[in-house]
Order: sequence, then C-alpha cells, then structure tokens
Amino acid sequence: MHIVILGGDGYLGWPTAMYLSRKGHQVTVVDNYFRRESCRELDVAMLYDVPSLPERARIWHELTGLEIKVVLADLAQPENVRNLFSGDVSYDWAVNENFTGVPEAVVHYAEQPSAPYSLIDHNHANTTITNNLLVTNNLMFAVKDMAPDVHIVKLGTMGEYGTPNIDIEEGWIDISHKGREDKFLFPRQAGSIYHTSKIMDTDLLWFGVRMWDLKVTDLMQGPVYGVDTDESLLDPRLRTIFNYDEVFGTVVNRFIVQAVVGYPLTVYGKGGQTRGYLNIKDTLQCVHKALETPAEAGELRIFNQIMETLSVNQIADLIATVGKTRGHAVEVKQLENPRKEAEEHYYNPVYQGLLDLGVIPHYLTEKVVREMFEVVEKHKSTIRKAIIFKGIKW
Ligand code: USQ
Repeated sequence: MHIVILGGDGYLGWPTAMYLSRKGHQVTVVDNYFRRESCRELDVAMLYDVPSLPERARIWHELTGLEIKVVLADLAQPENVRNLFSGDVSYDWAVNENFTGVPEAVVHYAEQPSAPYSLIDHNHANTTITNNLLVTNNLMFAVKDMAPDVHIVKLGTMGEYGTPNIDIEEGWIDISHKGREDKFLFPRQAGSIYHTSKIMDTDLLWFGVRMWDLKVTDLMQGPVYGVDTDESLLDPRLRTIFNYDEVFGTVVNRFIVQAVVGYPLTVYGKGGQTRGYLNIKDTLQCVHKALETPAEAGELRIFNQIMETLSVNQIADLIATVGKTRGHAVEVKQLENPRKEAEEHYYNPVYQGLLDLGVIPHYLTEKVVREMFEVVEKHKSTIRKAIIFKGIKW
C-alpha cells in the first residue's frame, strides 16, 4: 500500500512511518514541525535531540535500504493537502523524486495533541481549534474531491467520551427513547479545548461519511507511553521525540523522568483519575491492523485504542517501586489539581475491536518501566527540572 502519514514527525507519526515502511508499504510523511516549534516557543526541551525529518529518513534509508518520502508542509493550507493527491508535490527528501501516486490510505496525526497547551490562553486555544479542524477538513475535502476510495485512519482520543457514569462503548450506542430505537455516536463530553477539537473532528468526518460515503476509521486512543520501538532499536538517532514537560509529556513518561532526577511525582489531586493506557508499540500495531482491514465506503468505524485502565496513583506506585529498585529516592506528592477533572469516578470502557483484529497487547509491567528507566537515566544530565511543572490551569 502507499500510505501517507500526516504529522509524520511527531511522537507517534515517525515510529508509525518506520513500522509501516518495514512492513513493506510505501510511506510518505508530511509535517510542518509544529511540535518542535512549540517546544521552542514554550521553552520546553525534549529529553534528547532528534535529527530533522529528512535526516531521519536518510538514516532509515542508509540502515534498511527503505525509502520514506518526506514533505515539509503546513496541512492547514488546503493546497498542501490536495497536492498529495494530485502529484503536484515536491519532496524534501526522497530516493526517487517521482510522485508515488495517489495513496490508498492516509493516517491523520497532524494535530495539536496537548490538553494543557490548549488551555494556556485564548491564543493557544485558537491555534488548537484552527489547526486541528482545518487539517481534518482539508483532508476530508481532498479525499472527497480527488480520491474518494482513500481510507482515512484518524487518531481520536478516549478523552472525547470523558468519564461518564456508565460503560463506554466502542464509538456507538443504541438508544431507546419513548418506544423508538436508533444508534448514535456515544455521548461526548470532553475535558479540554484540545479534546473538544477532537470531538469536532469526529463530527466533521461523520458528516463526510454520511454525505459522501467516505471510508473512515477513528482510533480513540488513550495516553501513550514508551520510547523505543523495534525500529528505533536499529539506531538511537531513529528514536521518537520524547517530552517530559507538563505541556507535551504524557503522565507515564513524565513520572519516569521525575523519578530519575528526584523530582516528586506530580499526582494531580486525589490521583484516582483513571484512563486507558497503551504502549507506543501498540499504537503501531493498532494503526497497522486498521489499515489492513479498511472501513467500508459509508462507514465510520470506531475502535477504543487502549490496552488496560490505570489510575494515576497506580502508575505513580509502579514507577516509585521500580525507581527505588534502581537506587532512586522516589517521592510521590499529591498536588492541587491544575485541571478540572473527576478524581474519583466510574470508568469501564469496552476495547475489544482491535484485539479482535489481532493486536497483541503490551502492558505497563515492571519490566517495561525498567526499560524506560534505562533510556531516561542515560540522559539524566539534560533533564531540566524547571519545565516539569508549571501549573497551567483549566
Ligand atoms: N496527570 C497527573 N500528573 C501529571 C500529569 C498528568 O496526575 O503530572 C494526570 C492528568 O490529570 C490526567 C492523567 O494523568 O488525569 C493523564 O494525563 P496526560 O497528561 O498523560 O494525558 P492527557 O492530558 O489526557 O492527554 C494525553 C495526550 C493526548 C491524548 C490523551 C488520551 O496528550 O494527545 O488524546 O492522552 S486521553 O487521556 O484518553 O484523552
């Protein structure tokens, strides 16, 4: 398959590109370096430097002989999206400069992914909403107008559902009302502007599916953790970007960094907040399985992309336990929660669909945490404590 990955420089985009390339697919990645530039703007360094996207593709080619074509472009500009389908595109890195052809599938990661970022102030909220919705809308229209058979695999988020006091179904719910029945999207109630933008994305694509018979898979993902994937083990320069700051770091990755530098683990509030988590390796498996079995024309297929549910306290305890065995004096501290979220709640999502497609889950075990500690410890000297917690308030 020829697969285009939008947001191919990101935490998930680049590992996905290598994974699909190694599976024998032709891969094109597109990115505008939003994440790298935002890190500079907010002065939140990553754990280690990563080469530019063309440089990563060059290293990948040197080591494997495989080609990942690179386009550096802002997908909020409609022509940059449409060029990916018309062939009017110039590559910033490629072995063969000729147009690969219209893709069979597009994986859409090209979004501002941070809840705290979206609540820094009204400008960052605007950036989140405009970027996320424009890219999704540009993609939807390009597919409708130029390549209606393309399978869109869009990364959604479990946070679209919030924490309702009923079981969370996989995307859809049957409702009986006054003696009549119908099927609807499961109710959405997001806890940040970022998560709200993801609800709007879903609504846009659901519209496109109903009006124009688009083929869409929505992967409702929980917080991801991890550093290495099988492909990055080839060479540390192929590692994904790794943030540990409050804005772009996710909780497991952050806590391991905090444990290594002796910064008390920042449990927000009571720590009973429960989410569905997954290893970065499972993101790659899930996207791959979804690509192998595309949605039908006129289908919005939704999977809950998580492998287990954990509370913040459970994560802190596990990381403290492993950290102590490695000689770190780990302290766990409950802070006043800067976010507005339920700290003790019911949480029971269904997540069967991707397992049925053959995804083999990894879990957050002591071994997995230990392997992450090993990587973080090597970069201990670069960790900046000042960026770990700033307290961006909801
Ligand atoms: N948390 C702490 N302490 C911290 C950081 C986080 O207690 O230092 C808590 C948060 O309050 C939250 C939970 O840990 O209850 C998860 O927070 P997170 O920062 O790891 O993840 P979140 O903001 O929910 O967002 C992340 C990704 C986002 C993705 C989402 C999936 O950044 O792109 O969509 O996970 S989900 O949470 O299921 O919506």
